[in-house]
Amino acid sequence: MNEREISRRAMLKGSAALAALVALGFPLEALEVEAAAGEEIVPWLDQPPPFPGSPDQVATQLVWEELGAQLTWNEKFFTVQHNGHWLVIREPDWRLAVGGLVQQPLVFTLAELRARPRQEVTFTLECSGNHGFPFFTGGIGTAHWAGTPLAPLLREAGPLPQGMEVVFWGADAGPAKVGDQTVTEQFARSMSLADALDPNILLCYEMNGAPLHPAHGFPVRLIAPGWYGVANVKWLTRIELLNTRYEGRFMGRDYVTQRTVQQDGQTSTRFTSVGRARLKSAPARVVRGARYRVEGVAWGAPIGRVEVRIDGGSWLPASIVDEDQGGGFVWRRWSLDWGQPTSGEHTVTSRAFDTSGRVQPAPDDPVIANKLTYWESNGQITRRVRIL
Ligand SMILES: Nc1nc2c(c(=O)[nH]1)N[C@H]1C(S)=C(S)[C@@H](COP(=O)(O)O)O[C@H]1N2
Ligand SMILES: [Mo]
Repeated sequence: MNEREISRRAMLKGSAALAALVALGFPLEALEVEAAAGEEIVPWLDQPPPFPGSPDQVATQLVWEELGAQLTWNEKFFTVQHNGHWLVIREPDWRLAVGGLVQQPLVFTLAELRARPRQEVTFTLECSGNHGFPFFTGGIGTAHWAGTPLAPLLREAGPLPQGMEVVFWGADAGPAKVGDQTVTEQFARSMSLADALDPNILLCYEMNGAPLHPAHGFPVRLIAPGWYGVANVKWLTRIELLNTRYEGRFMGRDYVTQRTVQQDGQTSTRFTSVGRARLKSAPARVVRGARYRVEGVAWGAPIGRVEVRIDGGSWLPASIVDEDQGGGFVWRRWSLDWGQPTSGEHTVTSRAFDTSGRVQPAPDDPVIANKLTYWESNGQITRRVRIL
């Protein structure tokens, strides 16, 4: 391995290695991952620090400089499992039950679900904690998901008139604090029946053409396009209709966003459960060819346009690379011609606009500035880069 190769490999391993290399005066220009012939990727200076938590809980994160195609490789797709290591479920041991306030409780094997009508969707799944911490900036990926739609199956079960809330139970459980007590709580998320009947929601058994890996929820997970990651329950075993809101850990105690709000001249605190995705964009990488360009992605809503700002200057229009697939479920790559930047350090900031003209919030926008928790960090992102 030559020096350039060593530095490239070390950089991909994280910031401790990177910081050491910078201190040694290594050139940072050579990151040749997935670049086209004659092009090189210039890594960001602000690499995330190593993930301090358990690698069982967050096993993989997206490396932004590796963003090439619109779809993320399954092996590179981030994983989050709050109850420790992912579950390994054997197909013969698994059933999906639909019960609670329904006329006709149902039970399915994987083969029975696969025999039902097939539906596919491309969807960018983002953890709502992504960019909430310096060490968690790769909690996002895009896949082509396949399964059977949920709504017809719910209709077959026949929700009773009182059945207003649909709870999706995962097979995983772990310790949860309730007041002074620690209880064992099974992973669950819920939606109103109206939301659960969205025709885009899938009981998903395939990711980018392969059966789900255990880390991503084998045999079946929920795929709820347009919702944050936490709504996409893995290792799904039971769907239950209730006559009341469900207030489990991941609805009512965790994945809760806290904001200060001004109301009638009073300052108060508002708590909201994390739900639908929010408008967001990020610079992904700087590419050096004959000229330099900045590449990135925008997601979380139907995207109207994207703008990029260098060194806090004026906003420049980026061109959107990927076609609009409708629905706003998939990130769209964008690109900005940066010409021949001067050597030295620069900052790169992006902001997305949705099709109705709303803009991704700036850091001083009250929706970000008055947010006290790390969830739903969809503010504008600035990266730092050194041009040689
Ligand atoms: N059963 C179960 N489902 C789960 C989780 C979990 O811990 N248990 N984590 C959720 C969270 S917080 C996220 S961000 C996504 C991550 O999906 P992935 O691991 O396939 O990327 O799964 C969601 N589904
Ligand atoms: Mo998450």
